[in-house]
Amino acid sequence: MAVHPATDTIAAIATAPGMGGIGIIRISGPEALSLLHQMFVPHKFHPHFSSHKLYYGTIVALDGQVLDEALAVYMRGPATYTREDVVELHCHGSYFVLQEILRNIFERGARPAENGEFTKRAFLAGRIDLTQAEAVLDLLQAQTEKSAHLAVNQLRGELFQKLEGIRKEMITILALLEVAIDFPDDDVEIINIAQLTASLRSTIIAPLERLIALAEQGKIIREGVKVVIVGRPNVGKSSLLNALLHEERALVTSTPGTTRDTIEEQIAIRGIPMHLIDTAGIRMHEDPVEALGIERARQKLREADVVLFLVDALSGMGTRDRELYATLQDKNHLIIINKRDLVSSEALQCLLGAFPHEKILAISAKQNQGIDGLLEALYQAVIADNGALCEQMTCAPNVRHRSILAKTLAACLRFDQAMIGGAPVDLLAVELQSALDYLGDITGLTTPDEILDAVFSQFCIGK
Ligand SMILES: Nc1nc2c(ncn2[C@@H]2O[C@H](COP(=O)(O)OP(=O)(O)OP(=O)(O)O)[C@@H](O)[C@H]2O)c(=O)[nH]1
Ligand SMILES: [Mg+2]
Repeated sequence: MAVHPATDTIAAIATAPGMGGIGIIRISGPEALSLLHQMFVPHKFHPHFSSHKLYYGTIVALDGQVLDEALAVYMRGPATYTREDVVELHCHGSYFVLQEILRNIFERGARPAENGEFTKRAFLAGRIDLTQAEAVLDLLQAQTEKSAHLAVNQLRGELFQKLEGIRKEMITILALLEVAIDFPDDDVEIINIAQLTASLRSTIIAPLERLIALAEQGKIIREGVKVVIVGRPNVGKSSLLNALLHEERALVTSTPGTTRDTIEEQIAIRGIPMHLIDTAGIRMHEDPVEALGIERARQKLREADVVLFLVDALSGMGTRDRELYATLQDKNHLIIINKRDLVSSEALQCLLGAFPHEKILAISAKQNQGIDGLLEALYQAVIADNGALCEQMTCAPNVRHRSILAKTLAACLRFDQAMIGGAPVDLLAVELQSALDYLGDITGLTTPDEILDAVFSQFCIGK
């Protein structure tokens, strides 16, 4: 990636909107230091600002009005986030004051930063690759400890290193092919197809496949899964939601049709965010409001990643339960027999026996029985490999990476087939080169501008 030193200076509020103890304004670019001199008066006189040192003083507007008391730090490039000169003003957290100071900075010649522009500058300056830039966003949006951990690893270059490892292997093979193209009549056999395919499979194809598998799990870790609780009215859906949340979140009554709207809450099971959705009990209805609720429940059911299908142990499987159950067959689902406290163990065994090939559990939402088992079953339902992949994973390619990894893998498989089929060396080189180009799109080595824009536009301003 070519380095384009920015000619303009950008500024933005870097802290979240709203009231906070402090609010930080970030300035980056060639005029950062000059702006600091113009608008910041240190409490004690300093002829110049030393780099990476905090100064206490006042921020003054063009007309001399004092806007705030603040701490200021000047960080000389390239030892900065953007590799440019950076200034940070640590002001009082009033959004109004911050806006006022920012306006003053713009009046003095800086321009508003675009979304993610500080990080984009870090990327364009070559300080981080594109996967590290994306990790910044992941870290800001991380919902659980696990996803934060993966984001930090990615920020530290974990994914980049893995991709670099694969890229180097590709280059080694490509170099061999180039030699074979340049010296077609050489007596010495430059390419040993058997050796080459073996090395391609172990050092390129297998790691690519693993990264794709990690991406599948990574999506689950980052974004979580939608877990929708469905069943007839009164089977105990809201009671289950409450038991999972350890709080009386949803109304529970003995009257069927209590829940009208959907209720959404989030928990995490071993670091996986689970978006729990309690729904209206599905039945034939007269009431138009209930009908809307039931339609909404069906909609959520269609969107679900996992369905918890609740059955009342006492009344067992009726016609309505069977109808609903029939719609779940192509969905990842668990069957939950609730209110097991109300039936004998024989009756319970009989009900459980009606679903011989299903994942089925018996619980009592009201008495909090079997909830830990349900959490474990839910975890197993969404996680591959009994969680081994998830627990060992140190990085997780995102959706963008995944689609490029799939193209890279496809090109490598074509290359593999072409080698086995005895294709001419120059054709082999073309296939491998295309795999190499794809890989470059992930790290940003060869990424077109519009993709970069798409990545950075997801950031907030100030990052
Ligand atoms: N004995 C017993 N009663 C339960 C259990 N779970 C729920 N109930 C009772 O069953 C009734 C209905 O519970 P809810 O949680 O409101 O049921 P629901 O499926 O959300 O009902 P709708 O919102 O009307 O569809 C309430 O009286 C609960 O106290 C359980 O495990 N054991
Ligand atoms: Mg309910």
